[in-house]
Amino acid sequence: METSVIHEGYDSKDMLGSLTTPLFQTSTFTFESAEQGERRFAGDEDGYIYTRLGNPTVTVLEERIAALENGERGLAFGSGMAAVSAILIALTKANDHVLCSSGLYGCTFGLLTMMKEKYNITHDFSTMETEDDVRAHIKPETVCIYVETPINPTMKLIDLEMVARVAKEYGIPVVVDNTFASPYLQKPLDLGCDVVVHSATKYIGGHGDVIAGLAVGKKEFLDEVAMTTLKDIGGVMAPFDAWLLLRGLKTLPVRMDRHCDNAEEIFKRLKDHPNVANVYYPNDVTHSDYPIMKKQMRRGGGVISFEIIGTKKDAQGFLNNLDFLKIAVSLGDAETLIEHPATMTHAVVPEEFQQHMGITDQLIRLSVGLEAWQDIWADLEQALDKISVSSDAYSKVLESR
Ligand code: LCS
Repeated sequence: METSVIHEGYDSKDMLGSLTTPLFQTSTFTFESAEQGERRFAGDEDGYIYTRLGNPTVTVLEERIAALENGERGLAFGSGMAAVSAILIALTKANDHVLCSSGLYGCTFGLLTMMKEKYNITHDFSTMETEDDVRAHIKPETVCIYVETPINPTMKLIDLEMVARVAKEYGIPVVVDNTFASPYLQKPLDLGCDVVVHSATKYIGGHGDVIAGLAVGKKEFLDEVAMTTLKDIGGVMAPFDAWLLLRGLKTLPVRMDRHCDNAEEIFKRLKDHPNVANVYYPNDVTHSDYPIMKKQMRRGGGVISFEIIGTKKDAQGFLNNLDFLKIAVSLGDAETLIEHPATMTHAVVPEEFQQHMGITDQLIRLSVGLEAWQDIWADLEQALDKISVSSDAYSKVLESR
């Protein structure tokens, strides 16, 4: 993997010896003759036509991500949501049904709500804790199982091998949003799932300077997506963004290991802080999902969620008291980013669903960056220490334990 992130899909011999992938910053490609243009459009001759249909810089990234996820074909999109919507729209038609993990990124939830309102494509949520949980929600009209793991923002895990096994019995494809793990920590296609999607904005880019999406799966299906919901809806990736992602990807394994090292240190300390009620992190031996993390993830990743003891106002006060850590949505960047899911990333999710997904007013999501963990902890600790918790709030937490 450490070699593939640097070399896969590119040979400098083909590009005048250029060590890094050249940036083909062009919207269109010229034909040598009218007949050649006809042959290219007819698919009788390989070659580029127009960047919405393909671009050499973007192609290198697509080949690289396909190799990293052990898939047949990769496709690049203008954002993670462009990837998610292109895949979901390609798999569904009016009156179909999608079965989802019991937590989803806010905009994915928003997309499914819109698909229901406009096309009666319905969806249900399942914890997918057991085979029976999955089976109980499969309907004759179910055409797709859509899973996030780890789930944004609660960090709950889903056993992908189990879900894929049940889905196969019914002939239903499983789509996995692998954004939180990245291909370095988890490879859903190896576990029997059918399609992987990414917000490449996060760990794949890794530097907070690109909005982008990727999808990987079987060639036949992604060829169809390339010619329909990618090409015709048009959410394509810009060549410069592909170039930035190729640059970011080269350090994915190194960065991920450091994100994990730092997160493990912060996790231990958050658990012991008196003003923290619960901490959610996949690499937690006491968590019921720990066996799933051991089964399918290399390490626990860089995101931790935790509930402070107090109210929404206390949670916001805690964020405001941070010194150098940045209050921002997104994750997977060099900078540590911290946010309040209930009022930010998951604000579009109605309150009753937020409760159902485990998103409380006290929940904070922390994307642990690449700074020295001692500095990250020092800032978190001083802001946590400032939360003045009433004895009433403490006793409520103790009761709920
Ligand atoms: N899937 C997951 C799991 C995500 O977390 C996000 C974005 C997307 C898809 C969409 O990707 P985008 O279009 O933004 O590239 N998640 C965000 C978050 O948690 N904070 O800000 C954006």
